[in-house]
Amino acid sequence: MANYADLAQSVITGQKDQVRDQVNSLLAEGKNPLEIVNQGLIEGMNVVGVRFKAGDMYVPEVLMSAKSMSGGLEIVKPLIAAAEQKSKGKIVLGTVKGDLHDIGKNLVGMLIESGGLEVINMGVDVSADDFIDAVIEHKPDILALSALLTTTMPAMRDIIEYLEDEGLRDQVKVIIGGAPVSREYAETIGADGYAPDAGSAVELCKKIMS
Ligand code: B1M
Repeated sequence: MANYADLAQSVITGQKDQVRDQVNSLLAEGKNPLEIVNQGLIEGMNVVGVRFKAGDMYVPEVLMSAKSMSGGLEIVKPLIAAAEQKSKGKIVLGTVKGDLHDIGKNLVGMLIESGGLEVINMGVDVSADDFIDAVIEHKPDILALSALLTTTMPAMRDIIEYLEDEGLRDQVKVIIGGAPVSREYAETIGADGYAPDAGSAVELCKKIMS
């Protein structure tokens, strides 16, 4: 029988197959998919973050953990997203240029989708040009930007300025998030909103759409 602590440990040690098996077995036991994400997968990735920072884990190991976590997320995604079907708004979401971190961004997208909004996920390392093109093409209600590095945060400001230069700023709300980002930073760069985590991002999008 799997439990959340074992699942977290499998993420930490980057055991992709084991993570999948444990997620499947927790689901078979009737555990809530969101609880599996929060108490198993994210708990494990939090430990990875602490060890990475302390120099006790290196990039290849962190990548294995990240892949394991993503494998687990893939299994629960349809279950969470099935909760609501009808779109209540359109979001273009991506990680900014120079930044390859996508786990948190994907989690945000997954929960926003489960909240009934359509998400166009542009992936990682997305240039300002590509974001602007997506705003023109998809006409989203919200542009959601993620950054995990202090060095890539300024790209968010650049995108907002670019929207202004192109006369598109009034057509779309911009929300930002990611570990180094703060509410103060959002206010400084003129974003319309900031969310510290995936759950808050859903609430923020729903508030904007109401
Ligand atoms: Co990177 N990395 N990393 N990394 N990595 C961090 C971010 C770091 C804090 C680690 C550390 O030193 N403690 C540090 C950044 C320091 C800084 O700038 N302040 C760091 C570094 C330095 C680097 C490299 C430069 C390392 C190197 O090469 N020397 C390099 C940069 C590569 C690049 O992007 N160009 C790098 C590489 C990598 C990997 C590729 C190995 C891997 C990413 C794999 C992947 O994403 N596919 C990786 C990982 C996994 C991490 C840590 C360990 C975990 C990130 C994660 O997935 N967390 C991370 C340490 C940490 O965060 N503790 C670290 C789990 C995820 C669920 O949380 O992403 O925070 P998070 O998302 C949350 C919230 O932030 C929020 O909601 C999410 C869910 O609640 N959120 C939003 C995120 N986006 C949002 C958008 C919103 C709203 C909320 O609205 C739009």
